[in-house]
Amino acid sequence: MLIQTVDFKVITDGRGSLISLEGGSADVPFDIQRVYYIFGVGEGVVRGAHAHKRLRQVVVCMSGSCRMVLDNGLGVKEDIVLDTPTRGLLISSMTWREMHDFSPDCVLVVLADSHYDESDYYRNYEDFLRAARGEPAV
Ligand code: T46
Repeated sequence: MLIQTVDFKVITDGRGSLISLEGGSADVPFDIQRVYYIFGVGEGVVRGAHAHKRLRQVVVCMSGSCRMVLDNGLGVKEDIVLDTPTRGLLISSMTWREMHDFSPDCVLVVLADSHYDESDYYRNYEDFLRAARGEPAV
């Protein structure tokens, strides 16, 4: 199962709603070392198209919507529409991800377990497939 989601506890009162996310919890099962967000994505643009060697992340769509496609490099490919701030998508390491169909108002917030490290990326799909199969890099 590549798609792993968590429905967050929503604290609602007469003033609106609040969600609190803490690292090392069922919502975010790691210490949060980095937060970044993606917004202002144009129509038809595809983002992602990479995998991480070690990084784990939780992605939350704060506004609008987009479709996340996950691929384990071993023949399993699943997708999910992210369209609510009440749900998080946990993306494990060694998972190829692509983001499609961004609405103009889409804002994605990403909680990550490590600082940014370009050497943690597979940006070439063939390299990722080889690694996923346990084959040596060429
Ligand atoms: C992921 C998806 C959901 C940084 O300098 N620091 C950062 O923390 C990040 C994430 C990126 N960058 C630089 C690297 C590139 O020069 O920002 C530029 C755009 O990054 P990238 O093309 O990797 O962005 P996306 O939207 O394709 O992917 C990002 C994350 O990189 C990735 O880990 O899972 O969002």
